[in-house]
Amino acid sequence: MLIKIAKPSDLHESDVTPESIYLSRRRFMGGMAGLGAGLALSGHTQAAADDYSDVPEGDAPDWLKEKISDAKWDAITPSDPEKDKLAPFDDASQYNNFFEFGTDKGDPARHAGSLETQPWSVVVDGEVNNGGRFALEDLVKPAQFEERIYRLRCVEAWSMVIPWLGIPLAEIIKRADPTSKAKYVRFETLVDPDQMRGQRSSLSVIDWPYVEGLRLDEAMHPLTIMAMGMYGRELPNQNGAPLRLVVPWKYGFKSIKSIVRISLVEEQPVNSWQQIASDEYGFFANVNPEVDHPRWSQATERRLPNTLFNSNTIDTRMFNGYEDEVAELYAGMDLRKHY
Ligand SMILES: Nc1nc2c(c(=O)[nH]1)N[C@H]1C(S)=C(S)[C@@H](COP(=O)(O)O)O[C@H]1N2
Ligand SMILES: [Mo]
Repeated sequence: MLIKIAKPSDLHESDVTPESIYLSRRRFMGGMAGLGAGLALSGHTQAAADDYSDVPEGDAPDWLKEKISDAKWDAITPSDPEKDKLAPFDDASQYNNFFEFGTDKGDPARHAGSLETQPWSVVVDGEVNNGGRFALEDLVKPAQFEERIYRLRCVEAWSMVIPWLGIPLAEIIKRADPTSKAKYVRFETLVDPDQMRGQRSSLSVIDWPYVEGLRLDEAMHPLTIMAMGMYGRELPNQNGAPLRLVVPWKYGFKSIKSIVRISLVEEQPVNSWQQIASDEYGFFANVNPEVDHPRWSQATERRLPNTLFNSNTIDTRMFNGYEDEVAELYAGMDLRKHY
């Protein structure tokens, strides 16, 4: 049976997002450019909140608002904030991949708004001594939120810089108390065709739920976070509310959204894109300018926001610029084979 499937690469942003959307935006984050490097910012809760004053207020439950207001701001920031300017909130929240809500970049913003994200619970199971179903707030409350300003590099060769709010995934895994058999972490997104119109489509390429996975040491790495917010507020639904993974040195498809299940497992999980086209999308999916996608180069990327007049193409960096932090995880591995 030959089925024509849409792959991320078949989507052309020019088809789905009016370029004008990038033209007339005020650069509200302009004043943020110097934030991070060289500034003594610890404990500047109020200052950071002020920098997001143009970001539309969300509708977070009280516990989440509280966690956010107690966050450690700028816990990790780009070393060169001039090069890695924050994407405007409108770009980060209107140019999305979230196939549960459609395949156009604008679909998630159009259709995810009504997703019911509170209350939300997450099942932690598999090779753990302390599993169960946890209310989201119980799962994340014990840890302090941190702001992590990360580059997000999609396998489709575009990228953005996004200020996330979340906690290290390691905190959740440690509390689950993995058994000695646990070697990988497997994640699942919600399945709810009533709320997720992309899951009702008979043309859907993904065998729901959307699944992702990490090796245990990748999951425990301090850069790996579970995000519940961005731009000083809770996550918009289209960005994966109420809980999504962020793994900054890997292609964006690893950063699975709206998670309902976290399983510690013995075998390497088959992630959704690998299942769809294993010759094009692997399990590791580390950003690597030297290993091209079979159908396009990964050597450069289009940094959003770009304009009609400036594609803003920049060189892609090994491990998305996090090489110093993560290269040792892959020592001795052939990254051409383990793409
Ligand atoms: N459940 C789910 N998670 C997902 C996706 C998806 O389609 N479904 N798309 C992935 C891809 S390809 C990317 S690039 C990022 C985009 O995250 P953003 O929209 O917050 O920028 O989400 C990832 N997480
Ligand atoms: Mo992506």
